[in-house]
Amino acid sequence: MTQMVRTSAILSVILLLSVQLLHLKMVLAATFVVGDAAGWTFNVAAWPNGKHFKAGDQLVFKYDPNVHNVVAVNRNGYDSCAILPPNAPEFTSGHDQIKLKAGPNYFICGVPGHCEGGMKIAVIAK
Ligand SMILES: [Cu+2]
Repeated sequence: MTQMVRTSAILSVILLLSVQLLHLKMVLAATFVVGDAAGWTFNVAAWPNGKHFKAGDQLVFKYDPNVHNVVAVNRNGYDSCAILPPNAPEFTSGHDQIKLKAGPNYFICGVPGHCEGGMKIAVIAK
């Protein structure tokens, strides 16, 4: 009986700690406005430089949806300014919040010529 009480006490502590860790992780997740005050626009490619991103952090893309969009491309798409893979997720709200996955995350503007104008970012999330 004592053993059972002890086991359930230990389980309660483990559960409590897990919940707190989860909470801590949520609190630690950061939100970044891409391009800062200028927003998602031309020549934004250097914006990630010197910043530290974690998996679960949110990027907020602010732009005029009549002019721009955001496409979550792969490495090839980023390098060649093409919608790759062809079914790459596209965002068009003008205020898109996108959660980073671990590893490289690539975004371009899908409007012809804009990615070539530096409207592209590569973000590595730890
Ligand atoms: Cu654009």
